[in-house]
Amino acid sequence: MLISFVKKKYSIFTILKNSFSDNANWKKMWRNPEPKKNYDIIIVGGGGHGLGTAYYLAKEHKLKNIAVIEKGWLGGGNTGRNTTIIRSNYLWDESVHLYDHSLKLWENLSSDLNYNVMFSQRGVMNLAHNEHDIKEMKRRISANRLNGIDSKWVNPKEIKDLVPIMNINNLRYPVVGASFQPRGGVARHDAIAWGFAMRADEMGVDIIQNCEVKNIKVESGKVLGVETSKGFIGSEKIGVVASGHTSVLAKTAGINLPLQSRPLQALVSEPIKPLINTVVMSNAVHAYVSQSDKGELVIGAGTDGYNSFTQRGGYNIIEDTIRAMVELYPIFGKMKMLRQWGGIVDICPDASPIISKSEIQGLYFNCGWGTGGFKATPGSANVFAHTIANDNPHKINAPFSLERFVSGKLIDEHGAAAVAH
Ligand code: FAD
Ligand code: PYC
Repeated sequence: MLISFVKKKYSIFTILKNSFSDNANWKKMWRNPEPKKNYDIIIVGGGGHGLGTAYYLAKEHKLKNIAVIEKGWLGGGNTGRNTTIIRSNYLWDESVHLYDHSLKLWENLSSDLNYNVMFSQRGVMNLAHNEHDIKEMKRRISANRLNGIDSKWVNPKEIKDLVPIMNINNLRYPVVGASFQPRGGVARHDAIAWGFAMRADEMGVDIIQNCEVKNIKVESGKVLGVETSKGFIGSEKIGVVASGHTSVLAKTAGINLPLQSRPLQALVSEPIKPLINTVVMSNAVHAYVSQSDKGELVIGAGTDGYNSFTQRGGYNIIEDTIRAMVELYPIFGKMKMLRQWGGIVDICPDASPIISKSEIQGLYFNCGWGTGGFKATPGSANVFAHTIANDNPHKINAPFSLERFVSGKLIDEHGAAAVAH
Protein backbone atom coordinates (compact mmCIF):
# COMPACT_ATOMS: atom_id res chain seq x y z
CA MET A 1 0.00 0.00 0.00
CA LEU A 2 1.28 3.45 -0.86
CA ILE A 3 1.66 5.54 2.25
CA SER A 4 1.53 9.27 1.89
CA PHE A 5 0.47 11.21 4.91
CA VAL A 6 0.48 14.82 5.80
CA LYS A 7 1.82 15.31 9.31
CA LYS A 8 -1.06 16.45 11.46
CA LYS A 9 -0.04 19.63 13.19
CA TYR A 10 -1.99 21.00 16.10
CA SER A 11 -1.75 24.72 16.66
CA ILE A 12 -4.01 27.65 17.38
CA PHE A 13 -4.25 28.19 13.58
CA THR A 14 -5.47 24.64 12.79
CA ILE A 15 -8.04 24.89 15.58
CA LEU A 16 -9.23 28.23 14.20
CA LYS A 17 -9.31 26.94 10.60
CA ASN A 18 -11.33 23.87 11.57
CA SER A 19 -13.76 25.89 13.62
CA PHE A 20 -14.90 27.61 10.38
CA SER A 21 -16.02 24.23 8.98
CA ASP A 22 -17.77 23.21 12.19
CA ASN A 23 -14.89 20.81 12.97
CA ALA A 24 -16.07 18.55 10.12
CA ASN A 25 -12.74 18.47 8.26
CA TRP A 26 -10.31 17.19 10.89
CA LYS A 27 -8.26 14.35 9.38
CA LYS A 28 -8.60 10.92 11.02
CA MET A 29 -5.76 10.47 13.49
CA TRP A 30 -4.75 7.08 12.10
CA ARG A 31 -5.79 4.75 9.27
CA ASN A 32 -7.74 1.56 9.75
CA PRO A 33 -5.85 -0.85 7.45
CA GLU A 34 -6.49 -4.54 6.86
CA PRO A 35 -3.49 -6.62 7.98
CA LYS A 36 -0.84 -7.54 5.40
CA LYS A 37 0.30 -11.16 5.09
CA ASN A 38 3.67 -10.38 6.59
CA TYR A 39 5.43 -7.72 8.66
CA ASP A 40 9.04 -7.30 9.73
CA ILE A 41 7.86 -6.63 13.28
CA ILE A 42 4.53 -7.27 15.01
CA ILE A 43 3.69 -5.64 18.32
CA VAL A 44 0.84 -7.37 20.15
CA GLY A 45 -1.12 -4.89 22.28
CA GLY A 46 -2.26 -1.37 21.43
CA GLY A 47 -1.80 0.18 24.87
CA GLY A 48 0.64 3.01 25.51
CA HIS A 49 3.65 0.70 25.78
CA GLY A 50 2.88 -1.16 22.53
CA LEU A 51 2.06 1.95 20.50
CA GLY A 52 5.10 3.74 21.92
CA THR A 53 7.30 0.80 20.96
CA ALA A 54 6.08 1.03 17.36
CA TYR A 55 6.63 4.80 17.41
CA TYR A 56 10.26 4.53 18.59
CA LEU A 57 10.97 1.59 16.23
CA ALA A 58 9.95 3.79 13.30
CA LYS A 59 11.35 7.06 14.59
CA GLU A 60 14.66 6.13 16.19
CA HIS A 61 15.50 2.88 14.40
CA LYS A 62 14.06 3.89 10.99
CA LEU A 63 12.33 0.52 10.68
CA LYS A 64 9.41 0.06 8.31
CA ASN A 65 6.81 -2.65 7.84
CA ILE A 66 5.59 -2.73 11.45
CA ALA A 67 2.11 -3.62 12.74
CA VAL A 68 0.48 -3.09 16.12
CA ILE A 69 -2.29 -5.64 16.67
CA GLU A 70 -4.94 -4.81 19.24
CA LYS A 71 -7.86 -7.05 20.19
CA GLY A 72 -10.11 -4.14 21.21
CA TRP A 73 -9.61 -0.40 20.83
CA LEU A 74 -6.44 1.64 21.37
CA GLY A 75 -5.81 2.43 25.01
CA GLY A 76 -8.80 0.31 26.13
CA GLY A 77 -6.62 -1.77 28.47
CA ASN A 78 -4.81 -0.48 31.53
CA THR A 79 -3.58 2.58 29.66
CA GLY A 80 -7.14 3.90 29.69
CA ARG A 81 -8.01 2.56 33.14
CA ASN A 82 -5.28 3.86 35.40
CA THR A 83 -4.94 6.80 37.77
CA THR A 84 -2.01 8.23 35.74
CA ILE A 85 0.42 8.84 38.59
CA ILE A 86 3.94 9.51 37.33
CA ARG A 87 7.07 9.50 39.50
CA SER A 88 10.53 7.96 39.56
CA ASN A 89 11.21 7.57 43.30
CA TYR A 90 12.02 3.84 43.24
CA LEU A 91 14.57 2.23 45.57
CA TRP A 92 17.15 0.47 43.42
CA ASP A 93 19.53 2.09 40.91
CA GLU A 94 18.24 -0.13 38.08
CA SER A 95 14.67 1.03 38.64
CA VAL A 96 15.55 4.69 39.03
CA HIS A 97 17.44 4.57 35.72
CA LEU A 98 14.38 3.09 34.01
CA TYR A 99 11.65 5.22 35.60
CA ASP A 100 13.61 8.47 35.43
CA HIS A 101 14.46 7.80 31.77
CA SER A 102 10.70 7.71 31.34
CA LEU A 103 10.03 10.81 33.43
CA LYS A 104 12.53 12.76 31.32
CA LEU A 105 10.75 11.62 28.14
CA TRP A 106 7.40 12.68 29.66
CA GLU A 107 8.84 16.15 30.27
CA ASN A 108 9.23 16.68 26.51
CA LEU A 109 6.57 14.37 25.12
CA SER A 110 3.88 16.91 24.19
CA SER A 111 6.38 18.77 22.09
CA ASP A 112 7.98 15.59 20.68
CA LEU A 113 4.56 14.34 19.53
CA ASN A 114 3.06 17.79 18.87
CA TYR A 115 0.14 16.44 20.84
CA ASN A 116 -0.81 17.57 24.32
CA VAL A 117 -0.41 14.66 26.75
CA MET A 118 -1.33 17.07 29.57
CA PHE A 119 1.63 16.13 31.72
CA SER A 120 1.20 18.13 34.91
CA GLN A 121 4.14 18.15 37.33
CA ARG A 122 2.17 18.92 40.48
CA GLY A 123 4.26 16.63 42.71
CA VAL A 124 3.57 13.22 44.23
CA MET A 125 3.39 12.64 47.97
CA ASN A 126 3.62 9.21 49.62
CA LEU A 127 2.29 9.30 53.18
CA ALA A 128 3.99 7.69 56.17
CA HIS A 129 1.69 6.42 58.93
CA ASN A 130 4.06 4.66 61.33
CA GLU A 131 7.68 4.17 62.36
CA HIS A 132 8.24 1.49 59.72
CA ASP A 133 6.96 3.77 56.93
CA ILE A 134 9.29 6.55 58.15
CA LYS A 135 12.34 4.29 58.05
CA GLU A 136 11.47 2.79 54.68
CA MET A 137 10.73 6.17 53.10
CA LYS A 138 13.79 7.94 54.49
CA ARG A 139 15.95 5.09 53.19
CA ARG A 140 14.35 5.44 49.75
CA ILE A 141 14.71 9.23 49.77
CA SER A 142 18.45 8.87 50.52
CA ALA A 143 18.85 6.29 47.76
CA ASN A 144 16.95 8.56 45.37
CA ARG A 145 19.10 11.58 46.17
CA LEU A 146 22.27 9.57 45.50
CA ASN A 147 20.80 9.02 42.03
CA GLY A 148 20.00 12.72 41.55
CA ILE A 149 16.23 12.25 42.02
CA ASP A 150 14.33 15.18 43.57
CA SER A 151 12.86 13.24 46.51
CA LYS A 152 12.52 14.91 49.88
CA TRP A 153 11.02 14.31 53.31
CA VAL A 154 8.11 16.56 54.33
CA ASN A 155 6.91 16.85 57.92
CA PRO A 156 3.24 17.00 59.03
CA LYS A 157 3.19 20.81 59.02
CA GLU A 158 4.54 20.92 55.47
CA ILE A 159 1.95 18.30 54.45
CA LYS A 160 -0.84 20.48 55.84
CA ASP A 161 0.55 23.47 53.95
CA LEU A 162 0.50 21.47 50.70
CA VAL A 163 -2.86 19.74 51.33
CA PRO A 164 -4.89 21.77 53.86
CA ILE A 165 -7.96 19.47 53.59
CA MET A 166 -6.05 16.45 54.91
CA ASN A 167 -6.90 15.12 58.37
CA ILE A 168 -3.52 14.12 59.77
CA ASN A 169 -4.15 13.50 63.48
CA ASN A 170 -7.64 12.35 64.20
CA LEU A 171 -7.60 8.98 62.42
CA ARG A 172 -6.66 5.37 62.97
CA TYR A 173 -3.33 5.70 61.14
CA PRO A 174 -2.13 9.28 61.79
CA VAL A 175 -0.01 10.94 59.13
CA VAL A 176 3.52 11.31 60.52
CA GLY A 177 5.34 12.56 57.43
CA ALA A 178 5.67 11.86 53.73
CA SER A 179 8.10 11.56 50.88
CA PHE A 180 7.56 14.11 48.12
CA GLN A 181 8.78 14.21 44.53
CA PRO A 182 8.00 17.62 42.99
CA ARG A 183 8.79 16.47 39.41
CA GLY A 184 6.13 13.77 39.68
CA GLY A 185 2.55 14.32 38.62
CA VAL A 186 -0.19 13.08 36.32
CA ALA A 187 -0.92 13.02 32.57
CA ARG A 188 -3.85 12.34 30.28
CA HIS A 189 -4.13 8.54 29.87
CA ASP A 190 -5.69 8.26 26.42
CA ALA A 191 -3.64 11.14 24.99
CA ILE A 192 -0.43 9.17 25.24
CA ALA A 193 -1.98 6.23 23.36
CA TRP A 194 -3.50 8.50 20.72
CA GLY A 195 -0.36 10.65 20.36
CA PHE A 196 1.90 7.64 19.83
CA ALA A 197 -0.66 6.02 17.50
CA MET A 198 -1.02 9.09 15.32
CA ARG A 199 2.73 9.67 14.92
CA ALA A 200 3.47 5.94 14.39
CA ASP A 201 0.75 5.78 11.73
CA GLU A 202 2.29 8.78 9.96
CA MET A 203 5.57 6.88 9.73
CA GLY A 204 3.77 3.92 8.10
CA VAL A 205 3.00 1.67 11.09
CA ASP A 206 -0.20 -0.32 10.48
CA ILE A 207 -2.44 -0.12 13.54
CA ILE A 208 -4.94 -2.96 13.43
CA GLN A 209 -7.76 -2.82 15.95
CA ASN A 210 -10.44 -5.42 16.72
CA CYS A 211 -7.99 -8.18 15.89
CA GLU A 212 -7.24 -10.69 18.63
CA VAL A 213 -4.01 -12.67 18.67
CA LYS A 214 -4.98 -16.24 19.51
CA ASN A 215 -1.64 -18.01 19.19
CA ILE A 216 2.03 -17.31 18.69
CA LYS A 217 3.38 -19.71 16.09
CA VAL A 218 6.84 -21.12 16.79
CA GLU A 219 8.92 -23.59 14.80
CA SER A 220 12.43 -24.86 15.52
CA GLY A 221 12.93 -22.30 18.29
CA LYS A 222 11.94 -19.30 16.10
CA VAL A 223 8.74 -17.27 15.81
CA LEU A 224 6.90 -17.47 12.51
CA GLY A 225 3.93 -15.21 13.18
CA VAL A 226 0.60 -14.98 14.94
CA GLU A 227 -2.79 -16.64 14.45
CA THR A 228 -5.38 -13.89 14.80
CA SER A 229 -9.12 -13.40 14.47
CA LYS A 230 -8.28 -11.95 11.02
CA GLY A 231 -6.13 -14.91 9.96
CA PHE A 232 -2.44 -15.76 10.12
CA ILE A 233 0.05 -12.85 10.00
CA GLY A 234 3.70 -13.73 9.52
CA SER A 235 6.67 -12.05 11.20
CA GLU A 236 10.14 -13.01 12.38
CA LYS A 237 10.00 -10.53 15.26
CA ILE A 238 7.11 -10.31 17.71
CA GLY A 239 6.94 -8.05 20.76
CA VAL A 240 4.19 -8.97 23.22
CA VAL A 241 2.96 -6.01 25.31
CA ALA A 242 -0.45 -7.24 26.44
CA SER A 243 -0.30 -6.44 30.21
CA GLY A 244 -2.63 -8.82 32.13
CA HIS A 245 -2.94 -11.13 29.12
CA THR A 246 0.76 -11.46 28.33
CA SER A 247 1.16 -14.70 30.29
CA VAL A 248 -1.81 -16.20 28.42
CA LEU A 249 -0.18 -15.40 25.07
CA ALA A 250 3.26 -16.55 26.24
CA LYS A 251 1.77 -19.95 27.06
CA THR A 252 0.73 -20.41 23.43
CA ALA A 253 4.45 -20.23 22.61
CA GLY A 254 5.26 -22.70 25.39
CA ILE A 255 6.64 -20.10 27.81
CA ASN A 256 5.54 -19.83 31.44
CA LEU A 257 6.03 -16.26 32.61
CA PRO A 258 6.29 -15.59 36.37
CA LEU A 259 3.22 -13.33 36.38
CA GLN A 260 -0.02 -13.11 38.30
CA SER A 261 -2.98 -11.31 36.70
CA ARG A 262 -5.21 -9.51 39.17
CA PRO A 263 -7.83 -6.74 39.06
CA LEU A 264 -6.90 -3.26 40.25
CA GLN A 265 -9.68 -0.72 40.66
CA ALA A 266 -10.23 3.01 40.39
CA LEU A 267 -13.16 5.40 40.56
CA VAL A 268 -13.99 9.06 39.94
CA SER A 269 -16.20 11.49 41.78
CA GLU A 270 -18.53 14.17 40.51
CA PRO A 271 -16.54 17.27 39.41
CA ILE A 272 -15.84 19.92 42.02
CA LYS A 273 -13.86 23.16 42.23
CA PRO A 274 -10.05 22.81 42.67
CA LEU A 275 -9.44 21.32 46.10
CA ILE A 276 -6.24 19.34 45.93
CA ASN A 277 -3.36 20.39 43.73
CA THR A 278 -0.86 17.61 44.24
CA VAL A 279 -1.05 13.80 44.10
CA VAL A 280 -1.34 12.03 47.46
CA MET A 281 -0.82 8.31 47.94
CA SER A 282 -1.03 6.14 50.99
CA ASN A 283 0.33 2.65 50.65
CA ALA A 284 -0.74 1.66 54.15
CA VAL A 285 -4.45 2.39 53.69
CA HIS A 286 -4.50 1.86 49.91
CA ALA A 287 -5.94 5.13 48.77
CA TYR A 288 -4.48 7.55 46.28
CA VAL A 289 -6.03 10.66 44.85
CA SER A 290 -5.52 13.51 42.42
CA GLN A 291 -7.92 15.97 40.86
CA SER A 292 -8.43 15.93 37.11
CA ASP A 293 -8.63 19.06 34.96
CA LYS A 294 -12.39 18.45 34.73
CA GLY A 295 -12.53 18.66 38.54
CA GLU A 296 -13.23 14.99 39.26
CA LEU A 297 -11.35 13.30 42.06
CA VAL A 298 -9.47 10.36 40.54
CA ILE A 299 -9.19 7.73 43.27
CA GLY A 300 -7.41 4.39 43.20
CA ALA A 301 -7.61 1.27 45.34
CA GLY A 302 -5.55 -1.88 45.96
CA THR A 303 -5.48 -5.14 44.02
CA ASP A 304 -7.81 -8.06 44.62
CA GLY A 305 -6.09 -10.81 46.59
CA TYR A 306 -6.55 -13.48 43.91
CA ASN A 307 -6.02 -13.96 40.18
CA SER A 308 -8.88 -12.98 37.88
CA PHE A 309 -9.57 -11.47 34.44
CA THR A 310 -12.85 -9.73 35.31
CA GLN A 311 -11.79 -6.07 34.75
CA ARG A 312 -14.04 -5.26 37.70
CA GLY A 313 -12.62 -6.17 41.10
CA GLY A 314 -14.12 -6.99 44.48
CA TYR A 315 -16.56 -4.57 46.08
CA ASN A 316 -14.90 -4.91 49.50
CA ILE A 317 -11.67 -3.46 48.09
CA ILE A 318 -13.28 -0.29 46.82
CA GLU A 319 -15.27 0.06 50.07
CA ASP A 320 -12.01 -0.03 52.07
CA THR A 321 -10.56 2.65 49.84
CA ILE A 322 -13.56 4.94 50.24
CA ARG A 323 -13.43 4.44 54.01
CA ALA A 324 -9.76 5.46 54.04
CA MET A 325 -10.43 8.45 51.77
CA VAL A 326 -13.19 9.78 53.99
CA GLU A 327 -10.99 9.37 57.07
CA LEU A 328 -8.09 11.18 55.42
CA TYR A 329 -10.28 13.86 53.81
CA PRO A 330 -13.50 14.25 55.84
CA ILE A 331 -14.63 16.97 53.42
CA PHE A 332 -15.12 14.25 50.72
CA GLY A 333 -17.72 12.50 52.91
CA LYS A 334 -20.76 13.87 51.12
CA MET A 335 -19.49 13.53 47.57
CA LYS A 336 -21.07 11.31 44.94
CA MET A 337 -18.96 8.85 43.00
CA LEU A 338 -19.67 8.76 39.25
CA ARG A 339 -18.09 5.55 37.98
CA GLN A 340 -15.81 2.68 38.99
CA TRP A 341 -13.83 0.19 36.92
CA GLY A 342 -10.98 -2.31 37.05
CA GLY A 343 -8.01 -3.27 34.93
CA ILE A 344 -6.05 -6.53 34.90
CA VAL A 345 -2.52 -5.89 36.09
CA ASP A 346 0.35 -8.33 35.54
CA ILE A 347 2.39 -8.69 38.70
CA CYS A 348 5.96 -10.02 38.90
CA PRO A 349 7.31 -11.66 42.09
CA ASP A 350 9.75 -8.77 42.65
CA ALA A 351 7.29 -6.00 41.66
CA SER A 352 9.54 -5.00 38.76
CA PRO A 353 8.78 -5.35 35.05
CA ILE A 354 10.13 -7.72 32.42
CA ILE A 355 11.53 -6.07 29.26
CA SER A 356 13.33 -8.91 27.63
CA LYS A 357 14.25 -11.24 24.83
CA SER A 358 13.03 -14.79 25.36
CA GLU A 359 14.40 -18.26 24.75
CA ILE A 360 12.56 -18.22 21.41
CA GLN A 361 14.34 -16.35 18.64
CA GLY A 362 12.42 -13.23 17.62
CA LEU A 363 10.02 -13.30 20.59
CA TYR A 364 10.22 -10.41 23.06
CA PHE A 365 8.19 -9.54 26.15
CA ASN A 366 7.38 -6.24 27.81
CA CYS A 367 5.16 -6.98 30.82
CA GLY A 368 5.00 -7.37 34.58
CA TRP A 369 4.34 -3.66 35.16
CA GLY A 370 1.77 -4.58 37.76
CA THR A 371 0.14 -1.57 39.35
CA GLY A 372 2.75 0.93 38.17
CA GLY A 373 3.50 0.91 34.44
CA PHE A 374 1.71 4.05 33.24
CA LYS A 375 4.52 6.29 34.46
CA ALA A 376 6.98 4.12 32.53
CA THR A 377 5.13 4.26 29.20
CA PRO A 378 7.56 6.33 27.08
CA GLY A 379 10.70 4.98 28.75
CA SER A 380 9.63 1.36 28.50
CA ALA A 381 8.59 1.78 24.87
CA ASN A 382 11.87 3.48 24.07
CA VAL A 383 14.12 0.74 25.49
CA PHE A 384 11.86 -2.08 24.23
CA ALA A 385 12.14 -0.67 20.69
CA HIS A 386 15.93 -0.73 21.11
CA THR A 387 15.78 -4.35 22.32
CA ILE A 388 13.70 -5.50 19.35
CA ALA A 389 15.62 -3.47 16.76
CA ASN A 390 19.04 -4.69 17.93
CA ASP A 391 18.01 -8.09 19.25
CA ASN A 392 19.82 -6.97 22.39
CA PRO A 393 18.70 -5.02 25.43
CA HIS A 394 19.40 -1.34 25.97
CA LYS A 395 21.66 -0.90 29.00
CA ILE A 396 18.69 0.51 30.94
CA ASN A 397 16.53 -2.61 30.52
CA ALA A 398 19.29 -5.23 30.64
CA PRO A 399 18.66 -5.85 34.40
CA PHE A 400 14.94 -6.39 33.69
CA SER A 401 15.47 -9.57 31.66
CA LEU A 402 13.76 -12.92 32.20
CA GLU A 403 17.20 -14.24 33.11
CA ARG A 404 16.92 -12.62 36.56
CA PHE A 405 14.43 -15.29 37.64
CA VAL A 406 17.13 -17.87 36.98
CA SER A 407 20.15 -15.95 38.32
CA GLY A 408 18.24 -14.66 41.36
CA LYS A 409 19.23 -11.03 40.62
CA LEU A 410 15.76 -9.78 41.49
CA ILE A 411 14.94 -6.07 41.78
CA ASP A 412 12.61 -5.95 44.78
CA GLU A 413 10.47 -2.84 44.51
CA HIS A 414 7.56 -3.90 46.73
CA GLY A 415 8.15 -0.83 48.92
CA ALA A 416 8.12 1.64 46.04
CA ALA A 417 5.33 -0.03 44.09
CA ALA A 418 2.98 2.10 46.20
CA VAL A 419 0.10 -0.36 45.84
CA ALA A 420 0.84 -3.44 47.89
CA HIS A 421 0.36 -6.81 46.23
P1 FAD B 1 -2.41 -1.98 28.28
O1 FAD B 1 -2.77 -0.56 28.19
O2 FAD B 1 -3.29 -2.87 29.09
O3 FAD B 1 -2.31 -2.52 26.80
C1 FAD B 1 -2.26 -3.90 26.48
C2 FAD B 1 -3.19 -4.10 25.31
O4 FAD B 1 -3.05 -5.46 24.86
C3 FAD B 1 -4.65 -3.90 25.67
O5 FAD B 1 -5.17 -2.83 24.92
C4 FAD B 1 -5.30 -5.24 25.34
O6 FAD B 1 -6.58 -5.12 24.77
C5 FAD B 1 -4.30 -5.83 24.35
N1 FAD B 1 -4.35 -7.29 24.26
C6 FAD B 1 -4.42 -8.18 25.26
N2 FAD B 1 -4.47 -9.44 24.79
C7 FAD B 1 -4.43 -9.33 23.43
C8 FAD B 1 -4.47 -10.26 22.38
N3 FAD B 1 -4.57 -11.56 22.61
N4 FAD B 1 -4.41 -9.81 21.11
C9 FAD B 1 -4.32 -8.48 20.85
N5 FAD B 1 -4.30 -7.54 21.81
C10 FAD B 1 -4.35 -7.96 23.09
N6 FAD B 1 0.49 2.87 36.69
C11 FAD B 1 1.12 4.02 37.07
O7 FAD B 1 2.29 4.22 36.75
N7 FAD B 1 0.48 5.00 37.77
C12 FAD B 1 -0.81 4.83 38.20
O8 FAD B 1 -1.38 5.73 38.81
C13 FAD B 1 -1.46 3.61 37.89
N8 FAD B 1 -2.71 3.40 38.31
C14 FAD B 1 -3.39 2.28 37.95
C15 FAD B 1 -4.72 2.17 38.33
C16 FAD B 1 -5.47 1.11 37.85
C17 FAD B 1 -6.91 0.99 38.27
C18 FAD B 1 -4.88 0.16 36.96
C19 FAD B 1 -5.70 -0.99 36.41
C20 FAD B 1 -3.54 0.26 36.61
C21 FAD B 1 -2.77 1.32 37.09
N9 FAD B 1 -1.44 1.51 36.71
C22 FAD B 1 -0.78 2.65 37.08
C23 FAD B 1 -0.75 0.51 35.89
C24 FAD B 1 -0.76 0.92 34.42
O9 FAD B 1 -2.08 1.23 34.02
C25 FAD B 1 -0.21 -0.18 33.52
O10 FAD B 1 0.99 -0.70 34.04
C26 FAD B 1 0.09 0.37 32.12
O11 FAD B 1 -0.96 1.21 31.67
C27 FAD B 1 0.28 -0.79 31.16
O12 FAD B 1 0.30 -0.32 29.84
P2 FAD B 1 0.39 -1.35 28.65
O13 FAD B 1 0.43 -0.59 27.39
O14 FAD B 1 1.50 -2.31 28.92
O15 FAD B 1 -0.93 -2.23 28.81
O1 PYC C 1 2.81 3.26 40.74
O2 PYC C 1 2.56 5.31 41.41
C1 PYC C 1 2.11 4.19 41.14
C2 PYC C 1 0.67 3.96 41.25
C3 PYC C 1 -0.21 4.81 41.73
C4 PYC C 1 -1.41 4.19 41.68
C5 PYC C 1 -1.24 2.97 41.15
N1 PYC C 1 0.06 2.85 40.90
